[in-house]
Amino acid sequence: MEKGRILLALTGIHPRRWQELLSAEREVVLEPEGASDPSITYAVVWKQRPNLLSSLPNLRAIFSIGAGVDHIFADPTLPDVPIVKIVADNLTQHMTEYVVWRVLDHHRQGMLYRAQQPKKIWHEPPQRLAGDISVGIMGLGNLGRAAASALLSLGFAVNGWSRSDRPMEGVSTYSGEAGLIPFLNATDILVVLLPLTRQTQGIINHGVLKELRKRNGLGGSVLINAGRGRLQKDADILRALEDGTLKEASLDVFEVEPLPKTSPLWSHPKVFVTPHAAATSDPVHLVPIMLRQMAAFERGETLDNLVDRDAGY
Ligand code: NDP
Ligand code: OXD
Repeated sequence: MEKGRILLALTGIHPRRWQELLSAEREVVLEPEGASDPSITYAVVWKQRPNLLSSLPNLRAIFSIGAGVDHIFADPTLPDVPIVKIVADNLTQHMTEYVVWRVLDHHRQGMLYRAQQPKKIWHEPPQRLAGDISVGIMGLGNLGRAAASALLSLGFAVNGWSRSDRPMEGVSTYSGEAGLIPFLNATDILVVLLPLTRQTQGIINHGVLKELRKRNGLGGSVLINAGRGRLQKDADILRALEDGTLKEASLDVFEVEPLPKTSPLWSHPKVFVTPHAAATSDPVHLVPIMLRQMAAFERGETLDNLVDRDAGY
């Protein structure tokens, strides 16, 4: 197979560095040029314009620059070619750092100390060991499993929930609809690392949060969402914080991004906000993986990390 040309179609992300690095090995056409171009065989995308990909008559594969692919499925005329999602040590490491950072901050009462400091309050709350706290990871995939390993090494009890059975040493695993309530009932700190699909949209709602374990050394349940914003209902999180269902939350993702300036989440004393920054896609680390995959595909090898279209991730 000939060396394929790439269409680079990124929305909300500056394409320059991606273009430079991809161009080291292949010809790159930058959207809005390239629509309908028969010489293009690969598309590298983030939130591509709807109907763009179906205009490419010889498209062979689509590469997401993120681990999530919901942005690709937003296109109503997606052509039937393989979709590759990103799996990279660098991205996984960033996400693991984010999860460990947020879990430890809640566990070690970071919010309380930050509230006490401006008031010069010298008060030490009771301290619990990590082993007394159970962290439940929703989405035990590439990112969830890495975060689980790091949390286990710190001594936390770890639960995991996935669509299919995913045994993992040291982790209490649950799966499917039947496993959801038992998983939540055994979880103090809920970490959400699910993809956004038809099945998972809105899954983090008041009813689900109510099922989290209440009697724990933390003084209440905690939510950490770094998956996707539309997994959660922002209003339900606020309600859960107000009525005591939740003690605190760390949110990296929101129903609407950027989080509107009018959102009460910005100034809520029990919410820690980051701007969808848990694990940023770095072209220096990700482009070589894409180029390797394209070369292997042209040698007749199968692509890795393919998206299951029916499952939506
Ligand atoms: P994977 O595809 O490797 O893992 C997804 C996990 O979710 C799997 O365990 C899967 O189950 C589980 N899952 C999917 N659907 C369901 C369901 N209906 N019920 C129960 N479990 C389900 O994805 P990654 O770990 O690589 O990434 C996860 C998500 O993290 C991405 O989709 C993206 O949205 C988000 N992300 C956010 C970033 C940020 O900066 N905030 C950065 C990178 C990613 P099974 O194992 O059975 O397939
Ligand atoms: C991703 C993201 O999906 O950055 O990789 O959100």
